[in-house]
Amino acid sequence: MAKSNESSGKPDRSLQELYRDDPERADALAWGRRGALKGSALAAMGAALGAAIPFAATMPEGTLPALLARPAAAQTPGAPSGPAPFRMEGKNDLILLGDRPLVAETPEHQLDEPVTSFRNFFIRNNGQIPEPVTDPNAWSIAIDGEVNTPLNLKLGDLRTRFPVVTMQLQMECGGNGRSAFVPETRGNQWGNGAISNAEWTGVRLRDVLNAAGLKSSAIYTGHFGADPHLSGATDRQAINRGMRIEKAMDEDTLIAFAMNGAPIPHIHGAPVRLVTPGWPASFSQKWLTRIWIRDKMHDGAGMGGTSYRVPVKPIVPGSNNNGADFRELESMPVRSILSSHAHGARLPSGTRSLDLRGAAWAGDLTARAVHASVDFGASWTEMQVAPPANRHAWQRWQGRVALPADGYFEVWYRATDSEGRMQPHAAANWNPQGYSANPISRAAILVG
Ligand SMILES: Nc1nc2c(c(=O)[nH]1)N[C@H]1C(S)=C(S)[C@@H](COP(=O)(O)O)O[C@H]1N2
Ligand SMILES: [Mo]
Repeated sequence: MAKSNESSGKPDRSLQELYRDDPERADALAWGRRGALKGSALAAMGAALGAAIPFAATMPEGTLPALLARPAAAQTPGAPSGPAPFRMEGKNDLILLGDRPLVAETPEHQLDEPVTSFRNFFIRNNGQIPEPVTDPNAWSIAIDGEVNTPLNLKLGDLRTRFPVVTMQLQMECGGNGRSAFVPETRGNQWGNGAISNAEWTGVRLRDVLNAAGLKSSAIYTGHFGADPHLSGATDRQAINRGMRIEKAMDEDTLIAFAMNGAPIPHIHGAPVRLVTPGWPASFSQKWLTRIWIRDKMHDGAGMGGTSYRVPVKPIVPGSNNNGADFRELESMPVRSILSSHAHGARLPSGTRSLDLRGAAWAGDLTARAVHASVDFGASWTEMQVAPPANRHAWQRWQGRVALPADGYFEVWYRATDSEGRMQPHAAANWNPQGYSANPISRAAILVG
């Protein structure tokens, strides 16, 4: 590499090319030269980004610019060099993460509605998609096991025997944010888009369990759905998880039959599904057929080992582990999304402020605060966070940040939960199946 223009401010061509081919290495080289980013190295980084970096002085060493770490097209399904699109009638384009089983993520900026519509609702399956039923009223759900009176309830029984409630509830895949883990873990490489906040109508699971009468031995549930196992084997469940009875008795845990005022769409579990807000969405069984009340921790598909479990004490990232010293992932950690601007958005020259919006949530807790930074975390602006529509609904946030000039910026956004825990700077508590990553997110914005 030419030494002569090291401090001239002219982009170092070879470094600029390296930023294109191997951004991690280019970045290490750029920083390695002086311990501070300046001169031609800074110019090379700017050239690779396509804009000057007004806040270069507060850019932390070793943090690859978000636009180089993750191409802008990553949020644009079907774009050249973007992810494969998933198209389904009535839905916006989603990001296809897998087709067997079918898994599709919502681009983060499409989650801009206070109540998530069918159009923008992510999809996660573990098995095959069952055949739609012709007569939803014939559908029945069994409640059995540790109960005094086993029940067999038809859809009509749910509506007539129990109070019907409607509420907004957040439903988030336990693996949401997984792609932030280093090294990469097994599982679908979700960004931040495996979250939804629809309005659900149904009956409280607790009312149904009370009608069946829980025995004192009842400590866990086990959930069954109608979706065939991926292999087609009829003696295996696609997914068969269960929860502690306390969560089943929470007033917000529903057996739902409507989403956003209409029957649940087939792909989201018609005609009835569990909605277990704040906990991994794998507890929200779709195409629900049976709830088995257990006298011990449930042991079906998706339980035990490293499934939906996280280390009690941090383990070496990338190491093998059988999950013996893990705990169940229950309430999800605090997280936020930015929905007003797509990562990589280009704004007109002269733009001197950003009106930011998004959502924040924290499992069974609430989000106490959201802060945003445009100077790589050197200073943070507090956003306004609305209260949740009801317990277990996400919270919308908004606020304005000022920009000093045209150039390359990153919006960093970070929520704090009601117990004071903040999203960490990097995905923490690495685990083999990649649950619970909730680092501060970074969206690149180019002005001019
Ligand atoms: N019957 C059944 N229910 C299921 C699943 C499944 O594969 N089968 N996947 C679970 C997981 S892991 C998630 S994240 C959510 C996704 O719900 P959605 O497809 O409606 O977004 O459904 C949960 N319920
Ligand atoms: Mo999930």
